[in-house]
Amino acid sequence: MTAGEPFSGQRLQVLLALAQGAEDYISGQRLSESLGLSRTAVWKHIQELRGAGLEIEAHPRLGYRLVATGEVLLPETVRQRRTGRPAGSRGKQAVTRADDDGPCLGEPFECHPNLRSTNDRAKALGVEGAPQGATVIAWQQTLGRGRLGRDWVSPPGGLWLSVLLRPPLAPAEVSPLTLVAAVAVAEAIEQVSGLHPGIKWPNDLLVGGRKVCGVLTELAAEADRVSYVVLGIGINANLTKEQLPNQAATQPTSLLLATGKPVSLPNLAAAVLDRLEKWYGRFLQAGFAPVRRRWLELSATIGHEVTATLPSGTVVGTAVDLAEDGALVLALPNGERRRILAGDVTLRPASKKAP
Ligand code: BT5
Repeated sequence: MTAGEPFSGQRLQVLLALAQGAEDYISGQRLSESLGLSRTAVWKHIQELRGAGLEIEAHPRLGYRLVATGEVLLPETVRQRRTGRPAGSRGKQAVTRADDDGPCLGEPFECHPNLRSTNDRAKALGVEGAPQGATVIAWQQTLGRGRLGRDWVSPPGGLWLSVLLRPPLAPAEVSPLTLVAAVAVAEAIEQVSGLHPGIKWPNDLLVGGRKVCGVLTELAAEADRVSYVVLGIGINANLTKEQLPNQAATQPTSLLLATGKPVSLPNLAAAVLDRLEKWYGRFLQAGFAPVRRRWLELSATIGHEVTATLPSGTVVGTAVDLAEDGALVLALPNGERRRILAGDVTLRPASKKAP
């Protein structure tokens, strides 16, 4: 398999059969009979799956065994864990929900063993005319991106996911989508791990004050109308300390480090898509107000003294509110209120005040 090529066809069938074996050996004979492939073809696919990073043991008498610490992250395993909608309505063409006309996210669904960046792939799908909801996952990214061209470290074990949206919005109305995603992902992480992440404006989720997730929103637009938006979500799920970037100031963390046990990546991906569908649907239907209320409940920003780094310089103040358009409102020491629409915010240590 070449890097970047999605799992598909016979290779996917072999992988699914192995994954369903629950770490037991499956004989080459059984695989070839159940999938209608020659023994040589099965062997070839196994070799290619190994090349993609999967640990598969081969035993001369017993057959093949997938050694998986968690569960294999694939479109099929994620679809199985989705809730709130009959599986039949997730057909490839389904872009709206049968019951309430809300958006349908997660189809078409690509999973790649190795990509430069899921956002790049989702943008290519956007250019090709893929429908809203198209989703791309990679087991690892070689050129994962943060905002402003910064690096995003994306080794195997994390959830690196991008969703293509086609909101009926003007370009200036898009920035709250980052906050929509942050709310959705905070809920998903809570659902799957039991942790309570806090949102640091605009795009970080923190656990115990350390970054566990980042959101990267990119858009393509004509003069007054969005053509597509790509929401890129990176969650340090099952990353070890050694896999995380080493940063002196605020050392990041992972769900594994925070809880001591691995999360199920298919469960996490399904929860992210479910919650995103819910909150994006609400945003389209009712505007930013309901998202704002939930964001304020989940905020790890309001009430903190922060340093905001803006294109024009640095501002220090207390974060006091989230405006109706998603801007962060700072109270400056001189009593002035300053709205921050874009920029980086650092929480100043040990300065928490009641909201
Ligand atoms: C972000 O940027 O936080 C957005 C990250 C988005 C990543 C997803 S993964 C799926 C999709 N495909 C992509 O290529 N990207 C998206 P920003 O706020 O600019 O934070 C970037 C900074 O976080 C870096 O400069 C590092 O200091 C730090 N960093 C890098 N990798 C990290 C990691 N895995 N965990 C925590 N912090 C990290």
